[in-house]
Amino acid sequence: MLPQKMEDALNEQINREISSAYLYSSMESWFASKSLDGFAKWMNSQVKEELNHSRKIFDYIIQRNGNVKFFDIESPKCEWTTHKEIFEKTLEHEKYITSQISNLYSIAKDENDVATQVFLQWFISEQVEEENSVKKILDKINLTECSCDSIYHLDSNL
Ligand code: OFO
Repeated sequence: MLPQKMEDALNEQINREISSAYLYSSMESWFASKSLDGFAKWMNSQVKEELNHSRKIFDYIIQRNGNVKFFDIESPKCEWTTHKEIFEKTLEHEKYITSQISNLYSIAKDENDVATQVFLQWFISEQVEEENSVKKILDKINLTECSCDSIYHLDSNL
């Protein structure tokens, strides 16, 4: 059985993962509306990953005989001005998610919930990978300083 404090915190994380999918859907739609199909496709794969993350937690709570709860999903920002702004926001958001995963891990330790500590290790590694892949794209954007050529080049690479 999951400790109640752990179950509550994991349920909040399900909401954050679905909110991440919502935010990245907003970004995807901005890119798609500008015919930047490579960026849109990249964002769409993030949307699917976030929904997969939420599902992993959903399944885990059920497996531990817990109760899944659902909360309101906040509207994401929908107005974007540049691809650079979007990737800065994505990196900031992923850092926030990393900090929340660390909080979950601390709760699992405090509650002596070893199974959840093991479960969260996948998410800890995943956050390292996610932050790194976003940072790499942002580095390329910063290097090329938003020239039209570089945007199209990066778009076709994505
Ligand atoms: Fe679920 O990792 Fe991004 O937010």
